[in-house]
Amino acid sequence: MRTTVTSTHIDDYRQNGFVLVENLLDAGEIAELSAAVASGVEAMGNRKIVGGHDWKEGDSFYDNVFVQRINLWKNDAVVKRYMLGAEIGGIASSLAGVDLRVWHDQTLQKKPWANPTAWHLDTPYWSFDSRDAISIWIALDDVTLQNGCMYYLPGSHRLVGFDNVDIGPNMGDLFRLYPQLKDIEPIAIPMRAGSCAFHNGLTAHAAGPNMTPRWRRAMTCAYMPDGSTFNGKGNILTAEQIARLTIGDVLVDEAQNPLVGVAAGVGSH
Ligand SMILES: O=C(O)CCC(=O)C(=O)O
Ligand SMILES: [Fe+2]
Repeated sequence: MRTTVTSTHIDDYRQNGFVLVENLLDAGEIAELSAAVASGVEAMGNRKIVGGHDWKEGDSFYDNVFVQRINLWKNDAVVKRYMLGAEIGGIASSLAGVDLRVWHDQTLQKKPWANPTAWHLDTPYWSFDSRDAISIWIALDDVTLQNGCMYYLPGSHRLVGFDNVDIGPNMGDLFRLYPQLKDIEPIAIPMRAGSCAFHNGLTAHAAGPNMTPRWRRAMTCAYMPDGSTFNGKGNILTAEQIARLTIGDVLVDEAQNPLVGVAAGVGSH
């Protein structure tokens, strides 16, 4: 498993709000993580999240964008070792320039012929406001322009706030909210299985439809800067967790948000 990135990766990430990091996992690691994700998904049936909620997959437009299963790390030691381990944690912290805790993992798997993923931001969904949150998106299959690769708007993370749109049937709803983004040329990021991209939680991103008869599977994880505070949004928190929180409380529940990476020696921004 790759454990470091170059200063060019770091500069690109900070400039553009995303970066492709190739060859994160070797063939054996892709097989191991894919098998763990598959068994986690299998065990959940149509439940979308491990622990607390009764969110179920239905047949809405959104449910045909991707099969979404959240917090697999809580049920699976292999998923936990990859997504919360020192390797990815260290790379993510180097890129973000801050210490990081896990917010949630999720596998996002476009079925054959799945809908596109509309342009959106991530951080505004979450229970904290930060300009430094970061996600990893790991390809478990080769990802192409045909099967739904990710697209990013370079520099958009500096041009938006914490308002968002749903991932609905209109690809361009985000541009009504942030017209300042509408002339930015998107960058498509096809990648081989085992490669990954990181994006800032405020970077506008989308994915195409799956125009193939095969699955496009990704494993992703969102990381929250250490010291982030509760903003009143429930997101994945359970009613019991929300009841224990007041707006402004630091989110430091070690069972929910363990520390995964320390940005030692890296200039913060
Ligand atoms: O995999 C996709 O289609 C979308 C991924 C995404 O929005 C994310 O990882 O934040
Ligand atoms: Fe997203």
